[in-house]
Amino acid sequence: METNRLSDALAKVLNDQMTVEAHNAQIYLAYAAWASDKGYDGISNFLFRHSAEERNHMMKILEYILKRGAKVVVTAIPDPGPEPASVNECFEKIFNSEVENTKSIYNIVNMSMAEKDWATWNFMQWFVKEQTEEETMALDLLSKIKIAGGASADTDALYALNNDLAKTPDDATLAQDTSVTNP
Ligand code: OFO
Repeated sequence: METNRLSDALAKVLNDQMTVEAHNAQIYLAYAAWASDKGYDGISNFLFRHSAEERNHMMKILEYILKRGAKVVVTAIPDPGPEPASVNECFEKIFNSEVENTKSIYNIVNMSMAEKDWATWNFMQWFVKEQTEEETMALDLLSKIKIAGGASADTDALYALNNDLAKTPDDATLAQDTSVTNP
């Protein structure tokens, strides 16, 4: 008896999306380690916590694929790429990776709509909303670094920015506490 409720095409893009989320988790992780090494502990802590959020997104998709009776395929995660050269570049790269992720999510929404797979379409709405928040977060980071002087931000401005980010609320939930309803 067939119990798989996902088309092959949607199972494929959802599995691919797991890798995209894992890749973003690696990017935040690598940049967090870079920031820590440079002495920006507030920025580093913020990025470490965001890395955990990205991993939670991957887990949320994994649970959904399993719940719909399809196969999960865990693949290699692409390299996060070179370290940023500055805090300014770090935040620009983060913004770009969030925009790329939004495109990938919109593609799944489009596909689920074309297939009339309303369960997947409904599931993906959480990610549409999340990406709006994440793009806002990334834009906010870019505004902060711009006010601090952009690519030529001086030590005092970066120190203030570092302290500011150290105070941001903790959004990440521990991976073991996440579920489809509590991502
Ligand atoms: Fe998974 O939200 Fe950012 O990328």
